[in-house]
Amino acid sequence: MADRVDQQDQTGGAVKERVQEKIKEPTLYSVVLLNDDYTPMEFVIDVLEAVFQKSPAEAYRIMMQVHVNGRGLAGIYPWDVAETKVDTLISRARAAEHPLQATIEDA
Ligand code: TYC
Repeated sequence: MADRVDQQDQTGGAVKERVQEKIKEPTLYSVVLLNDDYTPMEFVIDVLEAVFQKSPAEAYRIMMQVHVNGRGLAGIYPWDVAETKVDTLISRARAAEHPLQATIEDA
């Protein structure tokens, strides 16, 4: 029993420290929607709900922000998630023949 206590005293602190050092948050990126004169407002709202999981009220707010100010934040994600969401957005827009565009920026 005395041996076990000694071993714990020698290694316990080092093990705990190593576990904490492994925690690393992913770098985050902003997906920003850009305004244009042709994409229907309803299409932008639909995409914000379907691809960015926004509520109808939030999707309307973001769409109007883009419409009035030229750009608006759709969401903040790790790189791979941001890229996939933009790919999906662009695919849907092109399939419907709308010129909707989005950019990925440092958050
Ligand atoms: N400006 C567009 C219109 O008047 C609507 C629109 C909003 C387009 C947001 C793109 O990201 C956008 N139909």
